[in-house]
This record gives sequence, C-alpha cells and structure tokens, in this order.
Amino acid sequence: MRQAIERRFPRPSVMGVVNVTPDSFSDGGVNFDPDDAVASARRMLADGAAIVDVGGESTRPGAEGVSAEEELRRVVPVLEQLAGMPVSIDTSKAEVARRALQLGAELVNDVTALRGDPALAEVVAESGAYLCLMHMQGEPRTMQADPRYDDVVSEVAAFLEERLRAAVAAGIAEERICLDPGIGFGKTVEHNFELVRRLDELTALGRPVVIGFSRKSSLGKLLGDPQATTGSVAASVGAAVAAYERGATILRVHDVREHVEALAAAQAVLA
Ligand code: 9MG
Repeated sequence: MRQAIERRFPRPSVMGVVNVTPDSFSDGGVNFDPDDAVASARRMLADGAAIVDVGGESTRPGAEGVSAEEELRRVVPVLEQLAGMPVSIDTSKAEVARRALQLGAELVNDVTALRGDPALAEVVAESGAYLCLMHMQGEPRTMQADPRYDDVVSEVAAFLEERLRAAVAAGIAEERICLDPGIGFGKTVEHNFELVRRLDELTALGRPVVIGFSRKSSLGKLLGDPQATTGSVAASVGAAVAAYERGATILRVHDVREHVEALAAAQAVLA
C-alpha cells in the first residue's frame, strides 16, 4: 500500500518533464530519441527532482492526438531503462497507463482528469497508483482559440472537486490524488496568473496542488512578446516560487536544478 501523496511528495517537490515527442514547443523535441530522454530523466533526478513525468503525446496548444500504439512505442523504451527510478506517466489512455504501471510508474498524470478514456479510472484504482487530475477547457487542438470564464478560479475549483469525487467513486483513494488547475490549458495569460494568485481557493479542496508554469507562453507574453510560444527559465522559476508560496506542493518543470535551488531558498525564507 502506498503512503499518502502528501507524504510521498512533501512541499515543495519538483516533477521533471520528459516529453518523448517530436513537437514540443517548450523543449523542441530534444528527448524524442529514447536514449536522450533517459539521459535527461537521470539528470533531472540527480539534480533533485522527486519524480520524472514521461509523456509520449504532445498536449501543447494545437497538438493533434496520437494512437495508443504510437504513444507506447515512444514511452516504453524510456520506461524500461528507468526501471527502479521514480516515474510518472503523462497519459490519458488506459492502455498506456497499464503498461507504464507494469514497468514501475507510480503516478498517472491525466490532463483530461479521467474524461478521456472511460477505462483509465479502473486501471489506476486497481494498481493503487497516485493520480493527478488536471483542469482543461476544451482540447489541446483548439483550447487556446477563445478561452472564457465568468470566474476562472471558482470554475476550475468546482471542476476539480467534481473530478475528485468521480475518481473516489471509481475506487481511487482520495489520499493518492493531487489536483492541477492546468496552466495554459484553455486559459488566457490573465486566467493563468489569477489561478496562482488565488491558489488558496484550490488548496482549500484539501488535496496537494500541482502547478506547471514552466516555459509556458504566458510567461513570454507577460514579458512583452505577444507572439511568444515559450517562457524563459528565469520567469518559470519566479512563477514556481510564487506558486509554492501560495500553497503549491508539486512544481512540474523542465529546468530541474534551477527550480530545486530556488525552491530550497524560498523554503528557508518562508519556514
Ligand atoms: C502534460 N502537461 C503539460 N502541462 C501540464 C501541467 O501544467 N500540469 C500537468 N499535470 N500536466 C501537464
């Protein structure tokens, strides 16, 4: 039986991003080759990541989905070489999650919050894995076209609470679940910053909160480039530290060493 997720990932914990995809804006497909992905993951863990999140399907704005076969073809060689290391699988597909959990993944990071594949909840429940439920308005292909909310924070909170109840009703222990507002997933720049500014309304749901602001375009737009598709490392670190100060538990990032060092300093100051 796994310990509660807040014990396994004390605040702050860093999750390193390993995109085994050819088309990621944020890391330019640098880990599409399995050996490169494994080397990146090992470096992230050596640099202090608590876990690495391995994904074979791009969820960047405009991305098309890939088949389960293609996703497995991308991630399985990486997961095989990472056996025994702390790994999360970034997938919405039951078939991919099942194989990843067999290969040792301990967390399923589902950007659809169990809405993408009706079979995924049972796979997670039976395995006893940790689960991240993320908010997204729309789907990656179209989500940034015209995102609208009356009140982004209360709508995201209501969504996450409903998905948490659905996951628990499907047999997944609440103590193994964390929540994520989905920075950049059907949100404007202002929506994204508002979600972190009012993070206390999400931590009030009683589950650890994950924030993934790393290298996202809102950071580049904030700094004056309206056409930005990525954000800088420095802006990413600033957003992560602010999110931690507002109550985030897990920071999902590309530049692990920089975030680990900044969060250690922030933790010492805030202690
Ligand atoms: C896969 N992926 C891309 N961005 C993400 C984010 O912000 N959170 C989570 N949980 N997954 C993400």
